[in-house]
Amino acid sequence: MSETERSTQPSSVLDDDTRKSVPDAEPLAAPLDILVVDDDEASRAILEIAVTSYGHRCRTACDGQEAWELYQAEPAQVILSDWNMPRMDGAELCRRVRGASGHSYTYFIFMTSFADREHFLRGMAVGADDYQTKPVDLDELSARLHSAERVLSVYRSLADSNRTLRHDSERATAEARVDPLTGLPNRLRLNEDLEDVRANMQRFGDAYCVALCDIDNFKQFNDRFGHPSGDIALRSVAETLRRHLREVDMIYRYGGEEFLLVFAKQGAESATAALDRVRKEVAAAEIRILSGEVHSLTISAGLTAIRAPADVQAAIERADAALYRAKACGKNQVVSGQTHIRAEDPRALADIALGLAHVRLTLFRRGLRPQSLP
Ligand code: GH3
Ligand code: MG
Ligand code: MG
Repeated sequence: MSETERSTQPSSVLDDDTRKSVPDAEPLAAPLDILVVDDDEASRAILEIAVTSYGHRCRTACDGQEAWELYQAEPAQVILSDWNMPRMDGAELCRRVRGASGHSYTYFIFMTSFADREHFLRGMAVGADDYQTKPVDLDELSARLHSAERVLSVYRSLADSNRTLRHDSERATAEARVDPLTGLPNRLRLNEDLEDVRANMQRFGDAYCVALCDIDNFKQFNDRFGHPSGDIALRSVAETLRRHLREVDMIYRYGGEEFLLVFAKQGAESATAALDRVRKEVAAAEIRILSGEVHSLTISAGLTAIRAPADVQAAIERADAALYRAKACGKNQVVSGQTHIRAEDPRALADIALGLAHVRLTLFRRGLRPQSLP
């Protein structure tokens, strides 16, 4: 007997008796979207009547190819599929459904007259969840759909918790890269962005400059007005810097009262001019502290061009040396430094001397004797 012949038994007639033969189903947790696939019209109709009488939604297809097209347009939660069909058989349909990604799990049940062990094993091997032989026992079908509901609800809650976990982890990843006080990206983010700077220099030959800015006499400001007002001032300076830089430029909180700036597609000369304009904006900005009084602060900055993709770290060190020169030369100024710190380089030695002088002065102001410094 062919699969089609057997499939129509015993419910080959779609009359009232067929409808009555659909057993009373247990209450539904949630209706399922079911796709019934069978090349035999009567089998299709019987299954459609059965599943809709259980409260599920049902679409039908007359072979694997049509089912696959319907599935791609809108995936089903459960597929009840015949095996032997023209154009595409049930095994190939099952394989394709398992290979499809990007949507929730589909529970696949073979409904076939192949009752032999080999077909059962092959069906499970291509990815079926269940296997029912024809003629279809409607009590069994109802029980299997309940099992499908349970499995799908477990998949659903797993997908929900995965979504929540992914969302939490994306939020934590973003938060770990932002400085909570100023809202600026922090050093962790800087290290990642510097990789992009290197890549852009290598790939497109883009010019970049890097600058280190440090608030002048900030300890004094804290000591005079208190740490909370110091925080207000830090936020205010960060905001002024951010507001007066171009969109393509980047600014990071580098340390306590230090900011690192990256100027994109700009040479040292124009970046220095831009940074000096920003310095003036900072000096002019009014900072309202907790007491309601208005004060202002200045910054000193050192800037240098990044010469090659591999030069990024060395460029930050050169910017730091230039910042020292800006401090030593009276603060509230921008120094552009292209010098390499090498012992034999007289300009570098001058940088070091100026830097040490600045350190000595700072220590002296704090009442410390810099005995161990040269
Ligand atoms: P200079 O002009 O040489 O840079 O002097 P300075 O006083 O700014 O530098 P110093 O390194 O002596 O002091 C930096 C101060 O910045 C000390 C520290 O308490 C303060 N600071 C660092 N981070 C924060 C912060 O998040 N909030 C506040 N309120 N102060 C901070
Ligand atoms: Mg400072
Ligand atoms: Mg500092």
